[in-house]
Formats: sequence, C-alpha cells, structure tokens
Amino acid sequence: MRFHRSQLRLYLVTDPQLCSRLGLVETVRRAVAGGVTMVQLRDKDATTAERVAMARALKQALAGSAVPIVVNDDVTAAREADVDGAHIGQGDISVAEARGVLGPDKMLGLSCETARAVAVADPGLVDYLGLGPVFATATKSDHKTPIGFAGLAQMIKVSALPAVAIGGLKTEHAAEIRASGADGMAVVSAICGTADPESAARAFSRRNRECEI
Ligand code: TZP
Ligand code: MG
Repeated sequence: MRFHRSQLRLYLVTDPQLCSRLGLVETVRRAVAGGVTMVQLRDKDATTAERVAMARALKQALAGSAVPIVVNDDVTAAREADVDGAHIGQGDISVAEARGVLGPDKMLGLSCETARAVAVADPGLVDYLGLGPVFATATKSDHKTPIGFAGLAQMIKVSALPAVAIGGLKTEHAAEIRASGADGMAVVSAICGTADPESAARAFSRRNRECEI
C-alpha cells in the first residue's frame, strides 16, 4: 500500500486494557466504521507470535478498507503478518535495521520526543513521524516531558516528513493540532477507552473535517 499523509488524519493506537471491553478486533472495526484512517497495533507485553496473530486478525477484519495497519515495536511481526508496516521509537532498533527487515515497500513510522530526533530522522528510511506527548497521559506511563502545541509546531518545522501528534488528545484539540501543521491526531483512550468507539471516532473525524483549511 502506498502511504499518503492523509492516512494520518485519525490514527488509532490500540491498548490491550482499553480495548478489553469489546475486544481488540471489534474495537478497531467500530473505530474504523467511525472514520479512523490508520491503525497501530500496540501491545507492549505480547510476544511476536501473539502480535502476528493479532495483526492477521485485524488485517482480515479490515480487508477491503483502505485503512493501513502498522505494528508497534515489532518489525518482525509486521513482516510476518504482512500488514502495511511498523512503528518504532527512539529506544527500539535503528530505522536502518527496521527498514532492512521491512523491505522498501512497507511503511515505517518513528516516534520523536525532541526537535533533535526529528532533525536526524532520515526521510529516505522513515515514512512518517509520531510527535509527542502533546499532553501528559496515563496511557503511557513512561512518557517524556509533554511538548504542548508550541513544541509540536516547532518540531513540525524541522522536517518535511508527514507527522501525527499523540498524547492526551481529545476532539477539542483538533483545531490547534491542524494549526500546528500536523497531518493528524493519534488517539488511544479517547476512542479505545469509550463504550462506543464508533461514535468517539466519528466525533474526531467530524471535528477534523471542520478544522480543514
Ligand atoms: N506515545 C506517546 S503518548 C502515548 C503514546 C503511545 C499514549 C497516548 O494515549 P492517549 O490515551 O491518547 O493519551
Ligand atoms: Mg517502541
């Protein structure tokens, strides 16, 4: 699948606890029905084999949709499940190694918490950046210092790579996120942690549309 920055508009990151009410596949299916444009499978405690099984289940559930699936932290699982790509952080394997495992055609996302990390992200190897946390969040216990909207806007200026913002994001932040120059919002709890992920996603997509310039 060819990657386009518009796919970052409403980027769902899954969480095993927050998705447990409806289950991973059903949560994602409903969120996509509500307008999610990309999905990251994120399960810090799973094995590669478990991630492969979950990624395959998501791929099957989203077959026929244009919504890409990437696997957090695990390029091997992404390749094995033959989903659209992987997302790594600064503490994971290098982007060169990740690209080597994924091959040239899969998507590779990279989390950056500082402008310095953005500056050294190689556009020849990386397809998009995840920037944050914008706000403090209970979803990621070990997150770095929040960057705020001003920090986000500064980081976006450093690179021409597509960028998605993450961390404590709610529908009411859509306008500032667009104004910062980000291509989209990445959300965990405000969609996965609700009883109705479809309506939650629909509220984000509506706000995103209203904020288009
Ligand atoms: N990376 C930076 S913040 C975060 C991740 C995975 C979690 C964001 O979760 P939430 O619930 O949308 O604040
Ligand atoms: Mg990681």
